[in-house]
Amino acid sequence: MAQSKTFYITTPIYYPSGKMHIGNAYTTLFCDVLKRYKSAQGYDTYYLTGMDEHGKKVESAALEAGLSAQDHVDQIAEDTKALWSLMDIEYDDFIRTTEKRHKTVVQTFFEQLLKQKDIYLGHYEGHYCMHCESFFTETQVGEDHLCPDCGRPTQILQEESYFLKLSKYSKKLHDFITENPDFIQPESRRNEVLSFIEGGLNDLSVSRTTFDWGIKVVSDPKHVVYVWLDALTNYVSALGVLDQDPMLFDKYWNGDEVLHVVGKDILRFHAIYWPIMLMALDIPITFKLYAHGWYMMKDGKMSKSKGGAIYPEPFIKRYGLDAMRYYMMRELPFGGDGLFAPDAFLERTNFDLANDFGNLLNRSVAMVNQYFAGEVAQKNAQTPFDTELEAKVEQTVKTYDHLMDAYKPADALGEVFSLISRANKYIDETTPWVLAKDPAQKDVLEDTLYHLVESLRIIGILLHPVMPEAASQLFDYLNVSSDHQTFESRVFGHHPIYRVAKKVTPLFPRLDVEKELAHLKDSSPAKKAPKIEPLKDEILIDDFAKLDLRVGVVIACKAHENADRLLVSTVDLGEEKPRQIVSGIAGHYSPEAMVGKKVIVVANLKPVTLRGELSEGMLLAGSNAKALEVVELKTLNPGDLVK
Ligand code: ME8
Repeated sequence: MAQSKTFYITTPIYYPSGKMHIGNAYTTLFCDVLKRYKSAQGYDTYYLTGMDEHGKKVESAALEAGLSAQDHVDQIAEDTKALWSLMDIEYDDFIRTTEKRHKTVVQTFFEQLLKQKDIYLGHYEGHYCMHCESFFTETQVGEDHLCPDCGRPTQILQEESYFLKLSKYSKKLHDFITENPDFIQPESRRNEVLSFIEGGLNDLSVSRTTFDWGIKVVSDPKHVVYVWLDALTNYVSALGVLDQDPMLFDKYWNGDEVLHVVGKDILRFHAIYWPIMLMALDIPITFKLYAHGWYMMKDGKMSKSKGGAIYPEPFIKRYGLDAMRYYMMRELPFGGDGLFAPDAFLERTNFDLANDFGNLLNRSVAMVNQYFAGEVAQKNAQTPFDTELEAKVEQTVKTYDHLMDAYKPADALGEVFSLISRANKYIDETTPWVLAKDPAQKDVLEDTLYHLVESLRIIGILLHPVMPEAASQLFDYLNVSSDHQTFESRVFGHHPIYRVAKKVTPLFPRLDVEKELAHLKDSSPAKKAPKIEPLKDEILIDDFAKLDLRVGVVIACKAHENADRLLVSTVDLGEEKPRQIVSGIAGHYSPEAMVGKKVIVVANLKPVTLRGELSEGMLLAGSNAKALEVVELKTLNPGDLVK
């Protein structure tokens, strides 16, 4: 048997800086749809997704959540996997950059690049955006010194840093992009990248010394590897690149088709830094890059860390997975932006899914039951309407394949729904209820109904990658065996006889748009605020008694040198020596304001080191989304117990 062609597809690995929203879910779903399509086409497919768990942003998010960085990323990785499972995403591997299999590769690559002098040690002073973890030039930040990517204020930062020699590979990369016109898609993005390279590439700072949460440079461990160099490596570390794993790396990376799907926000990293890393490491650039646009909300951009976003779960739970998968895939045009609007979602579900698609199935099955006791076969009674419908089916399959092969599922879906409309129109044209009155038209009527169910079978196969559940229900209702659900069987007449179900339960019930909009508004997080945190599990008095709470007086306090949010207090607990306690309160108190406060300290907490400073306890504070207040006492003395 001939070997199948291979298809390796990847999503960006997401930051665990918050819960995954519609935007992240879009990329993940897009890859799932393409993987399912390619698998049906006979490709041997491999789908990689995962989490980008290092970097300052993640460290800060963990601090805010009051967790260690590892606990924080573990939690978000679990939540993310649960969402992908709810969305029926068929990924093959989920890589996390905190895994050993990944770290080893990053460290090995870094040392190799150092050894061959593609990475060198230097100094960097520049405008640094904490959020994007990138340095920018004077011209890029403009007069106001704002980050050109996210618009936040930048700050001047100087540090010793390793640099990757982008400049050395600039011409080679430019040539590569020019010689491979389909390397970056869509074309407008490719042009963007080419002009960026033509503007001149500065060497890239690829290490940091200002925080710890990253992969250490083996030969100089005060540096951690820049998060993008770390993250990009995932696409090959997951395949076992160091061992040239024949079942993964060799098979898929060096296979027939490799596609990195990314949002337009991270184009430059994938179109410039990643290919240059590969060139320097002498690993072939086998991938193509597709940069899609963004889902916007009516009130602007979505943000994971700031929480202004739409999340998929409520839609899936209330309206079903396939309605959600359909809307998400349909609404974002190739390469462009789109609007994720709840009213448009409800309307599309009603018009496209309940009316057009659902009704076509209901009406067709009902007529096969009504006029032929549930059984129809292909007859030799072809009318011009039949010929036209067959031609439409044939042309739809062809165009659909062409569009899916060009990574355009939104347009491919458009074609399928144009066929669905055509099939609905065919019912009006052929008027089966009139044919049924004339016994001489029995074969014409049977052939008409056959044409409907046979078209539906092919529609089911075409919709399967996007709406697997609905397609499989459709096959059940039409009683189509799995060998007639294949890619090759999308030929009119392939399934000669149908014995359909007696009754169809509508695949997509019609929704009352006004009512549903009110429901969505009521359940939106904005409406629920101010939110009361759910109570934690009940405990016994003995559990509480394990806490040793004592009164302490802050006798000195300073800002933490390596962390904006932390203050380092010296607290007298009436013991021989005062203790040092690090707290995430710098956004709310100046060091001076802390001195003299009588606070409550958790005195038997295991000491930890936070960004290089020892912390021997914790101060109690109350907080909500906006404010934080340290709990204070008035007259008690250091060392007094709090019970
Ligand atoms: O950038 N519409 O992770 P990230 C559509 N860790 N897609 C969107 C979107 C929107 N509104 N918002 C986000 C990172 N996305 C890095 C990647 S890869 C080596 C490292 C999608 O969590 C889109 O795919 O910020 C975008 O590229 C990705 O989420 C960014 O995810």
